[in-house]
Amino acid sequence: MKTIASTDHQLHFPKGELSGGEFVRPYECPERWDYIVKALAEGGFSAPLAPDELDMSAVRQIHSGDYLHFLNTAWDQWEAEGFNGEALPTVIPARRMQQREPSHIDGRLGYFAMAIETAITSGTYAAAKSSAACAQTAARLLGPADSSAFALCRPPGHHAGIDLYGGYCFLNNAAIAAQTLLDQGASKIAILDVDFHHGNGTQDIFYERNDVLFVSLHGDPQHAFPHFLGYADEVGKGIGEGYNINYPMLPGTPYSIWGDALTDALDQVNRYLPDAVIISLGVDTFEEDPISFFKLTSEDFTRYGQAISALDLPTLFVMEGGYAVEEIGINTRNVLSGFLNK
Ligand code: Q9C
Ligand code: ZN
Repeated sequence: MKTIASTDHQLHFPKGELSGGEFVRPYECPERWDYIVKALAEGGFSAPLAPDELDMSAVRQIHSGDYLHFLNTAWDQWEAEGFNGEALPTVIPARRMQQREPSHIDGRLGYFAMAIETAITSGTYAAAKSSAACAQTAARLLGPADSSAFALCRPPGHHAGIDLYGGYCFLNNAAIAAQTLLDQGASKIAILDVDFHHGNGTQDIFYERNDVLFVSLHGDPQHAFPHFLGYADEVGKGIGEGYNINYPMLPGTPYSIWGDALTDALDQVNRYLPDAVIISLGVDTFEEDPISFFKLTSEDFTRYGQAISALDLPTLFVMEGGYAVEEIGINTRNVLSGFLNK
């Protein structure tokens, strides 16, 4: 299995994240990437390949033009305003307020934010584009020679919606990969999101479409970020009805319960008869993850990698979250090794 990864991820390295009312060193940090590369090398995986240049046509079908313009200009406008810190929103268009993009950068940040912990810095958009390029290049590899691939994306993507950033995400890498496969001639793609958090962005993007099935296993939004999406009664809309499936689970969920949800989710993917499956791979379901509450062990990651291989479909793994940094490499590798039965 080939890995696609870009050292340009380093262009996004904010100093602070707003957490528990304090600025802390971001959980989503550059070393996450290093630990994964190291564990893959130690496990005998081939060295990562650099992505091709990002083709923006797939990106423009996933994200709105005003949102992409915002990402492209936010940092420069923030700097021009003379602010000293990293760009964070402070005001949000809440209920009964105007949903209209203002000119001032404070208003623009809030208009496009779905959460306010995530800073934008000078290199953020370049890093986000390199991350999306990894997912797109890996998607294009899938074919007779490569039945699976791993896109080592950083920053992650699944919280980024049509015109929303936050939860450490800016461009929705898995969605861009799905659109790339559809543009290449696939007719149906399934996205299975096993990150601890609900993939609100991916759900948003495909909610009214039936050419992408979105299935997500995650912490119940009553108890877990992103709190405002991810309930089981969110089933899709219009022609998309029936093509969105959520499995919210409670604090303390162990593999004995999570694995049952996975079995059901894999049945749903099978029934859809997709041309390929994209796994939004977050390993923040790990028992020692500092910001999550599932109880999967390192061995459980191997078990579920094996279960995914039984789909017998072209499979693209796209990296999402995972914040137990020292174990992120082992846990990620275990999923891929389990999948490859090695
Ligand atoms: N106290 C991903 O895993 N903050 N994003 C949670 C918990 C945001 C996670 C706060 C978590 C975002 C890609
Ligand atoms: Zn997550």
